Amino acid sequence: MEGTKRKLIELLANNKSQSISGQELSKQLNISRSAVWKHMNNLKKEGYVIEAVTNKGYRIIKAPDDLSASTVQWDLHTNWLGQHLVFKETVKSTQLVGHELARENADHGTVIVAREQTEGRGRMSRYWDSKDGLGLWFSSIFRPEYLEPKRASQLTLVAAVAIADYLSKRDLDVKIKWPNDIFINGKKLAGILTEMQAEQDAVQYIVLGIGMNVNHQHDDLHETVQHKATSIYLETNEIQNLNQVLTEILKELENKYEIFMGVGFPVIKEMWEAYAYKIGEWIQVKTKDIWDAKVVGIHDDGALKVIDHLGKQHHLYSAEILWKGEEIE
Ligand code: BT5
Repeated sequence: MEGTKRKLIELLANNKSQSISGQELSKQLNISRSAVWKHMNNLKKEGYVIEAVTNKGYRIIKAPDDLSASTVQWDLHTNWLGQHLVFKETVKSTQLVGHELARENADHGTVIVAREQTEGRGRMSRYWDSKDGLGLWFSSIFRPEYLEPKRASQLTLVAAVAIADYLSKRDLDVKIKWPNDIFINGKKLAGILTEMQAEQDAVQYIVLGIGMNVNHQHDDLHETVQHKATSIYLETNEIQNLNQVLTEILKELENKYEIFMGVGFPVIKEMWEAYAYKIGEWIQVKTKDIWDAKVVGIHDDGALKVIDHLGKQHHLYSAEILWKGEEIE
């Protein structure tokens, strides 16, 4: 987004309940009064509802619902996450853009959002269906001050708790299926993909991607996942404002990241276990043989904690789990 427009939205967003005079805006933005007027007119054309009162100035009453750089900025109330926002109409994958920007030294907390991904990806080269304007497809760049590479996967669980907290505040019955699936009523609503670049014994940066189905009707979901996926709309019957959902999730993610870096993983782990899918239930594990195991939680390294019939504890990694009764990919 062009710099003056960004600054203008920032000034108006910081004064949501009051008008700001044209003179003040012109001073702050270092542009003429008529240039301010032109900018305000352009915002109107984009769908902003603006109150202009003689002798008082301008106030935005409502931003458009469409996802865009300025509408996300209008709703954003984080301290650092997403304050540097890169918005794309269409990309192959926001993960790719994230890696590119991180290599070019993008700041900690940079967020890349796309309306549509043409090659959205899941783990292990699986696809992620990312239709135009229906969901949230975004990646965040984190540069932890110090994090051992083996702990990077814990960030997936941090993000899962952030999303789960957001959804449960909206009265949705959310479960986290280890390690990266967000489930509502037994169907996948969102997925998380954590990728990192590490040097020797420290993480250099992490690109954490979140994909969430928001306004999809049943037929909008990819035909291969229609039977096992859902959207917020399908669960609530209400069309959502994507900007608001995104900015709320960014706020939760910023908060959980700070807890993770400040207090450590154990607190996140407890929160995670409260949402765990199939906790206390028997699943199947595939190592050399297939055996039954009961889910009890997660280990400090983020592995799934199960016990076998003899009560012996095991660390499980994703490739070994058969969730029983569910198809295997
Ligand atoms: C994931 O992988 O769940 C991680 C998805 C991460 C997507 C985000 S979007 C922003 C960023 N940019 C990217 O390119 N990716 C990230 P996994 O656990 O491997 O699950 C993939 C499987 O989920 C697929 O094989 C399908 O079965 C299913 N799937 C694909 N699209 C889906 C959708 N929109 N909703 C629900 N399930 C889907």
